Amino acid sequence: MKIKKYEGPEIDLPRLMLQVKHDLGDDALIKKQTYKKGGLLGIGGTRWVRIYASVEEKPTTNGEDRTSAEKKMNFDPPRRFTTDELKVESPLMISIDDSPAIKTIMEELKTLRHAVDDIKRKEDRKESEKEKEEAVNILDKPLPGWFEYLRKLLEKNGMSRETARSLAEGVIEITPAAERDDFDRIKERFVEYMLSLIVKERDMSAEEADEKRVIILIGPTGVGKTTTLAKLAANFALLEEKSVSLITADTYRIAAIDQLRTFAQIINLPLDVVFSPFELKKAVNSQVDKDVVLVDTAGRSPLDEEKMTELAELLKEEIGAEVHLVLSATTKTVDLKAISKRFKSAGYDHLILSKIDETVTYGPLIEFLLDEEIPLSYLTNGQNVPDDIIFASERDLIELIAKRSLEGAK
Ligand SMILES: Nc1nc2c(ncn2[C@@H]2O[C@H](COP(=O)(O)OP(=O)(O)OP(=O)(O)O)[C@@H](O)[C@H]2O)c(=O)[nH]1
Ligand SMILES: [Mg+2]
Repeated sequence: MKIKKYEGPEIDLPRLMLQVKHDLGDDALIKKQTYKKGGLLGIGGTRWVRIYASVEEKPTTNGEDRTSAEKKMNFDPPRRFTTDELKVESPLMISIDDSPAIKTIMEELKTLRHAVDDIKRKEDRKESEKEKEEAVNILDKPLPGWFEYLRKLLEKNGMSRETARSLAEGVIEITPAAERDDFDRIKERFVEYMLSLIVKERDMSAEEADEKRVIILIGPTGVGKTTTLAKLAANFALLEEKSVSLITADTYRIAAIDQLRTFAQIINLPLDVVFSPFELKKAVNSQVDKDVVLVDTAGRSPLDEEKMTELAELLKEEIGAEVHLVLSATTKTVDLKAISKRFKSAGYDHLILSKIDETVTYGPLIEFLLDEEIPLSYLTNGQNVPDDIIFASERDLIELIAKRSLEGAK
């Protein structure tokens, strides 16, 4: 049997078959194998074909040798195909992007990448939700013993959850182990802690040196500026026996002027009514003989507020006046912060908290004071003139607020 092997690119198969037929005739038996050649990792490349062709050899009759018999059959010895004959597009020349297989794989990779990104995003979301949950859980986690009670008390008194917790945690740190079972001691530690956090070094030089003081009250409408001014005037004049004069820049309502005029007449104090910054400066300067000059302002509209803020700034700069911002203790922490910010440009250097008798929750005040840089000068606690004002050091005023923030809403 005669067997021959042919090999070439699959697209050349017809030509190979012709070759077989030519070489071995129509009776040749054929076995065909296809395989891939070239490409990368099974991608790309060209399909090749290998053909084994066999034919029964006819016996030679005249003893001619095999070669001559072959010659008779016009048999060409197997030969290698020339490079040109086998030339097909080189796998390397196939544009990878154009190949359908590559396209499919790329599409699949893209889908896979999206799926992975999706999973990652979901994992990240889960992670951040977990972190949030943990933060909430931390806020919920009870503190040891009485400190948990302290935290709850502060919250009940209007303090935010975060502040109540962080203050109670601060108290834990300064409370020695031996005192931790005694709630009275813990309350004392809390007050001590508040004093250490809030009290500022107040400039008492003018008060101590008994120098002439010019005090201007500013603040939003209805917080008690005029009433507080009257309380201050009565205390300075009647209790401290100082020479006092009053000036009002609140000319918005006749009633406002009358309010102060009536009071001035009752306790026999001079009152100037001024309509411009110029008049105000003149009036203040004309009171050089007085120990205390008290200036009332109006804050009925944002425009008034702006005008009065400018006035206060002017007096502070030119005369060295003390600017006291009056805020009502009944205001929410967030509003207290917003109002104090609004009045910052007046350069206020003291804070008065009015109407502390009208609130039972002192938590918001503590929260505000923790954030405020300016020291407290007075607290007012009622409508009665002159009694309902608390004259005390800032330390004592803060102590009072801190103690009440543990007593208010039980
Ligand atoms: N409960 C209580 N009421 C107060 C206190 N201080 C003032 N008031 C009352 O608050 C109201 C307004 O007081 P005013 O002194 O007129 O307030 P104001 O800031 O001068 O008001 P405007 O001049 O209109 O901006 C009055 O009814 C006062 O009696 C206080 O400490 N406690
Ligand atoms: Mg007033």
